Amino acid sequence: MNPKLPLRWTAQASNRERSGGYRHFQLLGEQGKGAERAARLEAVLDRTVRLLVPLRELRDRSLWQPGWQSLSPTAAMQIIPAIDLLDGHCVRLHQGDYDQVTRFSDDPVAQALAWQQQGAQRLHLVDLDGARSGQPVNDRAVKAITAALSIPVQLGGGVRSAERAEELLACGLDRVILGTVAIEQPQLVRELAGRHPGQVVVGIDAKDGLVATRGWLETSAVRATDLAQQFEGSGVAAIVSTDIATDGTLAGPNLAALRAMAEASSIPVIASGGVGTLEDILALLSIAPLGVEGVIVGRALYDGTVDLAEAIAAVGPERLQDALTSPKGPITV
Ligand code: AMZ
Repeated sequence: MNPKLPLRWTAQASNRERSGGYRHFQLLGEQGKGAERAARLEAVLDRTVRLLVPLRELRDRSLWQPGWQSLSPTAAMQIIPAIDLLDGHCVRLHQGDYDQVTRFSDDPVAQALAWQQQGAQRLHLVDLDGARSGQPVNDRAVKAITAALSIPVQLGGGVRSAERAEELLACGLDRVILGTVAIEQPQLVRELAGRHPGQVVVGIDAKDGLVATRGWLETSAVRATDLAQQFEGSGVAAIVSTDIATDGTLAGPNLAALRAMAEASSIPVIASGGVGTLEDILALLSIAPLGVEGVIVGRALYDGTVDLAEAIAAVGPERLQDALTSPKGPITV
């Protein structure tokens, strides 16, 4: 191997097509002779990407530079669009108030397909009638959406028994979200999570830090963070942490409450409530290292204040984050 050829290379954004963004490569070896000499490179984080790069091209600094900056894990966040169902329609409530309804679409399947087409990796469904009454009300829409989509779908609202949860999972739902039951029968949630690892999510909806239930019509004396702690080690896939005061307001998420929730247990947290702009989503990245792995976005997508594809590009796993400094000095290969 040519001792002068650096062992590590970074492909820059201008070579995105080929490298899939800022990517770090390791030199595997060299091939060819004279003008045909080329380096064999392998992507460090994604070993399926292998390239043969002519040495003359490696000298082009607009595309490649030797060495790389730190390879700290990328802080990324899954953007999960929400469809709240009320009487078969897609709606949003203001602060969960059933008297403050905005109806956005009468075709939930078309809406769900639109989010999927824009790049969503997961869909969040809420049966608002179910959350209020404890009975499944929007199952037709829920089942039609689940059948139509290829991405995983999760549902909360009115899932109050093991039978109901398992019926939904059997219908193809990827995850069920339990709110009221989590506080009233925590043992049931633990049992379900044990039987269906990775498929049971606890929905913790809080008003001033205290857990609310039954469509948020009732508030308990239990602290949201205490409830989260109860499910430590139970196999619960995630906690959806909703701040009722900000939900549907576009006023920005309650970062302090989310931070407290993320620190309360080692269960991954999905932030819900208040996202109004892309900046709000970017702000959440600051607590991603604490275990906030996703964010549910509702009204902002319908209102158009957040563009789903843009948000996914900004904070999703493919986001471009390693800014490169210009290489200094000659590159000799
Ligand atoms: O907006 C509301 N009033 C509301 C809402 N979005 N009430 C409940 N929910 C959601 C919770 C959770 O995902 O965020 O319903 C689920 C909890 O339902 P249940 O039936 O288990 O408490």
